[in-house]
Amino acid sequence: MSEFDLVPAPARLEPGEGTFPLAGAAVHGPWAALLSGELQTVTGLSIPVADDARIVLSIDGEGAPESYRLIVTPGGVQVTGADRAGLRYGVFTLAQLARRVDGAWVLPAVEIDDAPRFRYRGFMLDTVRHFFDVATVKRLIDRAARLKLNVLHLHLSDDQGWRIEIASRPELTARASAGAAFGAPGGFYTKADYAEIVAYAADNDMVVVPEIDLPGHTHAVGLAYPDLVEEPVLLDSVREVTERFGGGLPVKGEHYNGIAVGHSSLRVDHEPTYAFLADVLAELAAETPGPWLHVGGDECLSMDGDDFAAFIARVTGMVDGLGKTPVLWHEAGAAPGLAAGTVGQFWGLRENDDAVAAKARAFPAGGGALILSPADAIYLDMKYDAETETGLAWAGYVDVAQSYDWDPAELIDGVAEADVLGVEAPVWTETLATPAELDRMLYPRIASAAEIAWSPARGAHPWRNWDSFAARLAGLAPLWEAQGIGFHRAPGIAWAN
Ligand code: TNX
Repeated sequence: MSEFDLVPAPARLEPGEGTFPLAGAAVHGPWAALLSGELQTVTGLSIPVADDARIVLSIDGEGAPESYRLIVTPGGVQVTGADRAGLRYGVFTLAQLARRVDGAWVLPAVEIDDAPRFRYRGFMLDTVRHFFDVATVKRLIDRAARLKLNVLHLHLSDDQGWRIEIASRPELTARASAGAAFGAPGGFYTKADYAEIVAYAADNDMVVVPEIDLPGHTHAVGLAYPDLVEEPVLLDSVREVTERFGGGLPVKGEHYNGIAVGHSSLRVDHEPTYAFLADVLAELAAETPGPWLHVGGDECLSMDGDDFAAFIARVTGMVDGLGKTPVLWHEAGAAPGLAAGTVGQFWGLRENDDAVAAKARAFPAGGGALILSPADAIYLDMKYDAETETGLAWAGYVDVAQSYDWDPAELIDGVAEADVLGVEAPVWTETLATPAELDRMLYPRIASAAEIAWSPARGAHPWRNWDSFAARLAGLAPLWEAQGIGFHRAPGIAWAN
């Protein structure tokens, strides 16, 4: 346990003298009830909300978005947020600061000035390969917000199922939602469910980015609207994955139970496809308050490059026309004619070659248009090591140290700090069926993504190295236990009790 077990590392921290005792303290100001609850979870103490409190929370409207300043002295505690999100992050930092000294819960005296490095700090949940209910999604939001993440990307459609109600296209949820990978039960979010997730995320200062994966990963659409999809293309890779993992080969019009990719696509030379997309995207855009709408673009292996480019140009134009910023996986960077401002999401490896880098660099001018999700660092569905029971390993094993071992400004040739919108840790769920399995794969590696997204660059901060990170992570174990997170007690980290 280090002296300050804070993750992500705050931008600036100055230790002070002495400690502030939590027993007998009270709290006042916006988010007072939140802080009281957080401290109760960690310490068991009840810290009332009261007017003449020595813990004072406030919002002053000054400084960078999401920033806060926190001062603990033996006589009192002040947290000042630039905005409501900033103050909330300060509250979560306070909860991480609480520690027991000689049997008494205290906050160490300290001064912290903190603000995020990147504005987009996300995680992605694949709700298709396995479906997760609203309660599970909310729990993931709760915990991720406490690591100062502010984006939830929901992968809502894929070959195995369609997960979101679209009123104008009722066949989707009537026919294409029942299945999931390997015969697992499917499901979908009703409009009310989606609204509940979006609102809950907003309460947590988190934005939802919905993804309808196009034009590949669309086998399930064919169960509802057969006219809109091509026959499956049984590439060698599809046969190999099927032999290895089972689930059967894709058959048009039947639920797909396997986990091979690249065999499906929409009929892109067919006007009704665009009428369908206009309906789906318009409803989704109307229900999504955030600025982004993800339209996939990955692994459309059977489609001719010109057809792909024409489709991507058209669909990004549609999203743009709905007043949203399109987001696409990096393959789409190869397509000329992307709508201006389109955001790319890099999912290559840390060692990437120029062909991949060129696609990433192709996302439109103006900078700040790339989300980074290096698969061999923060694809949270990768196994930690050969012993990990769930997960895939196509990007290799990814232990906690490796998840931490990269920097956004050094990842892709020709992509500098200013070209990066932020960082996102996806969890694909081909092999993950339960909340407990998610917990074990997400935690602790999601904390690496959070620190890389929030904290100053490595080299620009004394804590931004593996030894410091591992020590601070280790100290979070009791907090994570108290929060009910079934994290992986990765070897090599001296987890605190
Ligand atoms: C690649 S990442 C995919 C997904 C899989 C994932 C499994 C991306 C854009 N496509 O379809 O679920 O690998 O790790």
